[in-house]
Amino acid sequence: MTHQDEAFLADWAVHSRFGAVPGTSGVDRQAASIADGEQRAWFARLLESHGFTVARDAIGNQFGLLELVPGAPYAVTGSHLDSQPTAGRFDGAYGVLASAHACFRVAEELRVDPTRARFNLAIVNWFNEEGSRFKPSMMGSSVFTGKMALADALATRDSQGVSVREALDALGERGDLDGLDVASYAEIHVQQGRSMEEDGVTIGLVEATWAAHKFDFRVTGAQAHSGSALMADRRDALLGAARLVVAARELVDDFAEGELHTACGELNVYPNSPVVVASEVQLLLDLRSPSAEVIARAHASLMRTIERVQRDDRVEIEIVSEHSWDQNPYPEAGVELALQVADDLGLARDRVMTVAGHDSTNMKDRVPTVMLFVPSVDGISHNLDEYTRDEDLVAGVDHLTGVVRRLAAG
Ligand code: HGY
Ligand code: MN
Ligand code: MN
Ligand code: MN
Repeated sequence: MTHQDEAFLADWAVHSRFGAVPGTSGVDRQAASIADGEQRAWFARLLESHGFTVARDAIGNQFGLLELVPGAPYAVTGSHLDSQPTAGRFDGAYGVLASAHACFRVAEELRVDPTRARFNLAIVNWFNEEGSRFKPSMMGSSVFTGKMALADALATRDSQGVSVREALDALGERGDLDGLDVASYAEIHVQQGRSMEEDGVTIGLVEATWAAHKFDFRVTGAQAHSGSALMADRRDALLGAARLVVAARELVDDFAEGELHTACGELNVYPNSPVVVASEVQLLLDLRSPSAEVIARAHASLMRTIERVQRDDRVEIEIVSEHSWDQNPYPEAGVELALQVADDLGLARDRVMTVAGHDSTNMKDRVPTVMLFVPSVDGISHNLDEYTRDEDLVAGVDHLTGVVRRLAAG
């Protein structure tokens, strides 16, 4: 364990306390929450203590910038500090802390020998990758890459009616950085699956992403007394929503193992009273597949189910919004570069696909991108018990340092 590794683990231990859920090893530090504001302030001080200038853009993406070559583009590395409501402390945050330490190490080398610097260095904490409080996910990097309009993102409201603009302004986290000239992007993240742990792989070389299709449904019926209203008269929105939830799970069985993952993670019932037949339900459904064709077939099957439920339960089902990304590769040049760094370091590595979306899902469509994984114990994620061993965290920082060195320096 080098002093650099110890320095990383020390910062990692401090950061893990932000938004900590008492009695667990997990966190709740959702986008633009108080805990998010606290961790952002700490992170800004950490960046400044290593000579990086802190800036934020109009959607609250937080950057640490180090100019080494005036006027040159930036080699960017980062991930997201925001979390799911009750989640692990590793998802996103590990990548941000690893990026900071990888850049601190490369910056030290380039300050000693500035002639080696080809690009400037940037560390990024993307705003609202998780899309739990404010939908959709990957919001900050979607705005940065032009996939989502800034005005739409700022106008998005949470379940209490608070907008992204209001929440960011309450923290003073909207800034005036007007874009960044990006030469490359590198991200490291916990795998959130268990194949790397099972196969003894330390560094995952992400070569492609699964496709994802997320629906925000509104099911509308009619409020009624749950006792006295005749069954034949009822238009039960929660019953209609429940049939959709079950149908989405049964869809999986129409495909081969590992071809389709579905879940409904959020259900908001109105008026949500035990003696009232629900008149309105918001239902958020998530489909994932390694095949675009499977997603298309699942989408069509769901539309048929909607027709049937509307007819049988006499409810209306409308798609309020959809958010999706295609199954497609990550740049092969990035995989090759990461593979060479892993071999130079003697780290067990393998090519993997990512099932989860990341900010690199957006960035890979705009700039040369490298996406890396470290193992997750038992593949647990979006769960308070999410865990990655220190030796894997440290190996990941060492590897990312090698990647940043190759991307930023000659
Ligand atoms: O949807 C996703 O996979 C990401 O974690 N937000
Ligand atoms: Mn993540
Ligand atoms: Mn996540
Ligand atoms: Mn994610």
